[in-house]
Amino acid sequence: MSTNWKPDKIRSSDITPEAVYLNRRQFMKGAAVFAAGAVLAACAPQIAPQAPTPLPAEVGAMAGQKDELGDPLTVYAAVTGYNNYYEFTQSKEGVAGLAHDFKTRPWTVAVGGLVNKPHTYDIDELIKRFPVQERIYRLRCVEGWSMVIPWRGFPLKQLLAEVEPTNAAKYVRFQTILDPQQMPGQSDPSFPWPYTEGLRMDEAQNDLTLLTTGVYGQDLLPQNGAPIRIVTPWKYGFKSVKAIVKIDLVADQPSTLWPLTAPDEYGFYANVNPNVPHPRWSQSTERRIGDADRRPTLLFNGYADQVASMYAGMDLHANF
Ligand SMILES: Nc1nc2c(c(=O)[nH]1)N[C@H]1C(S)=C(S)[C@@H](COP(=O)(O)O)O[C@H]1N2
Ligand SMILES: [Mo]
Repeated sequence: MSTNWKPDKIRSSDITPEAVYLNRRQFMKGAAVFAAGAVLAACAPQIAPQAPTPLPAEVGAMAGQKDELGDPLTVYAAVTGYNNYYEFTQSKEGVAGLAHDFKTRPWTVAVGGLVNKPHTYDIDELIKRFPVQERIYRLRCVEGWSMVIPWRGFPLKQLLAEVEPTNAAKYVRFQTILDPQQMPGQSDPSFPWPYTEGLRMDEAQNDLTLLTTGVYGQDLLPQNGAPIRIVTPWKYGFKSVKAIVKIDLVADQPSTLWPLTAPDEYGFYANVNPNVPHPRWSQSTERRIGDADRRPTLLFNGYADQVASMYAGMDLHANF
């Protein structure tokens, strides 16, 4: 497996950061001071990458694996060195360094809301609770790049069954830890921290929806959302919320971070769809990290067989 991947092989022209909206929105409001701040943040010098460490043995053992479409795993250096995690920084290459010492113990995940058996799980109790599965999933960021990542975890539906949602529960809401001491990005008032996300009940119970505790055969690293995150591979990456401390079953569609921040640009469903452009760029193609050329984006990121029936009869343009 090639390990000579370098962040600078990603052309900046391929990447349209989710944050760029700040410039436009705030200029439009005439908030010149804020706008200048946003431009500065976007142009801030990038944090030097961490000194290279030897590859864990588990990583080498996965060399040569492919997803079900025949595409090889994205190299470990990219999976763990090129991340979106706005709680730390908007520089993708900077996340790993800033998150390196993020404390993931002690940690609890409180599961509650409209359930018969609310329970607060200690993370180590939760990780041992259900048999782990290895899943190779494509991750497609709304910005137009993608990776193939080997995750480890268990289907969210197993945890939901244990807490017994009531009939009133129609959605699941996820919340990232709020800890500005450890997460410098949470001091940026442009975002409604903590990061929240949500799924409709059937989406949450879909077999693809993985509560994820590992990557590349080892425990999750902080930059990938340790100690526990969601992965929904048919949706844009921003739905795959990291560092979860709270899961609530709720009656109404939750208001979540990206739609609250830029409602015209990011919707609740965020299903990968080449036919529904983002207001500022087409979604018809993407660049697989490590590839030179763009490739066509697949409806539901190639998982239509498992998920399309959930959206039968729904207007996917209106419900973007
Ligand atoms: N809490 C939190 N979760 C998050 C994000 C974030 O900024 N904060 N970024 C999202 C986005 S935009 C993407 S593309 C994926 C990236 O996951 P990865 O860094 O593990 O590849 O995480 C998602 N989960
Ligand atoms: Mo993303």
